[in-house]
Amino acid sequence: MLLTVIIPTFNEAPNIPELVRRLAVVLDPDDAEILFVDDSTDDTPTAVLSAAEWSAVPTRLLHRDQPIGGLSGAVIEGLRESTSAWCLVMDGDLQHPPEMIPALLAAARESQADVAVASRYCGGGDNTGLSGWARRSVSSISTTLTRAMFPRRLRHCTDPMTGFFAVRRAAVDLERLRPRGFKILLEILARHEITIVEEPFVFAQRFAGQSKADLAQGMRFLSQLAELRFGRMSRFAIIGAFGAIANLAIMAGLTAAGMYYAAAATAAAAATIVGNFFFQERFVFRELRTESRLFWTRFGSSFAFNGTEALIRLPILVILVEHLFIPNLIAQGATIACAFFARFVFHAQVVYRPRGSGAFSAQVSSLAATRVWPTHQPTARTKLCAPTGTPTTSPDASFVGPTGTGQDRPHGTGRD
Ligand SMILES: Nc1nc2c(ncn2[C@@H]2O[C@H](COP(=O)(O)OP(=O)(O)O)[C@@H](O)[C@H]2O)c(=O)[nH]1
Ligand SMILES: [Mg+2]
Repeated sequence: MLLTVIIPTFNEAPNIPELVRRLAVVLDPDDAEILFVDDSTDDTPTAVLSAAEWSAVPTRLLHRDQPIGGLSGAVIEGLRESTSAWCLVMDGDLQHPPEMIPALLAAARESQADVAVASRYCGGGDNTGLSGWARRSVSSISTTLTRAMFPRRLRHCTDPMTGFFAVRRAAVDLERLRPRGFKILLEILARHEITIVEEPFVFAQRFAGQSKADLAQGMRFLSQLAELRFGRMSRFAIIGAFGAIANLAIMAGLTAAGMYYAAAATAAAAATIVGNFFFQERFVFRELRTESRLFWTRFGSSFAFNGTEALIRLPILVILVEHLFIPNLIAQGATIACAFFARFVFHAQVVYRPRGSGAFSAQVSSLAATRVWPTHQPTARTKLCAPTGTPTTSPDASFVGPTGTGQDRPHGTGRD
């Protein structure tokens, strides 16, 4: 088997027949199978089993009585269960167009990449299927923050939060993955040195049923990020905190020596911006320096950003307090927090951006113009030339259909 389409489901019964029907149009029954990894409490299992009876493509159900790790745990279970060379992960609500699968696999084959990511944020990709501007904004902001936290690993991935991707099974070490929340692709990319290709896609509206994303998922995502990336961001924060203390000390010294307070504040800000830069070079972004731009360019862009940010923070504070009537300490806390994230994103994404990342984006965008998959259009059935996969077993899940066999893989953790 060359391809297993892994579909995690939680109460998606009304979507199953349409999803299997559309998958059967694009998948070759000799090369591909569909595997539902289901944690439902409704009649989704019955819907899958009845679709399996008429589907031309082999369709299996793996129902978990204990939904360990939620959505991510289900995907990992599916990867473990698969004996195929490639696994394609997609949602069960038709927000991910099945018609795009051949293009994703072709992109992986052409570029010899380990992962083919369907992206809402490159080329003609689009996330308008996310309900409401608030969810769209949260998605865009968290994507930007996540990419900033992994500037190297995610430099070729504009949408690490997508749930629609194909991965070469042998390229993933399941033992490294921690099943948490909704973002399994991020977990895979952050913990492996892996090559990526992207295809843009338009994230559709749900076919039926309700989204299962909620605030708790958001909190789980933040803890996933912190765990994956605790090191760099916390170092950045510690240096920023020392910088703030140094700022106050310098200002106190200069005013005690008779300098006008505004001039003292400016001098203190300039001194700490320069000091912070050198500490960040040394302790936060050290290993990124050789791949990024020249020293003086890094210094110039860092100084310009921090200087501008320091200048505009005060007027923003005044607007929040005087015009929006936000209590001054809350307003000050909010501006400091925003400034912190803005500074971190800017340094990771601009100051220490690896050289050549721009060229890749341009290449992806030009591909995008010709291949966007907004609606369902029948395409050629999937044909994929790839090496054979890594079979493994699934100990605590019941399933319908053939099993795989086990193979152990080494441990390890990823570094950006
Ligand atoms: N197996 C399993 N699937 C889940 C779970 N939570 C969500 N899903 C599935 O994951 C996919 C994405 O979830 P969805 O609610 O559409 O999230 P959204 O697209 O971000 O709004 C859907 O196919 C869900 O049925 C879970 O706990 N277990
Ligand atoms: Mg969805």
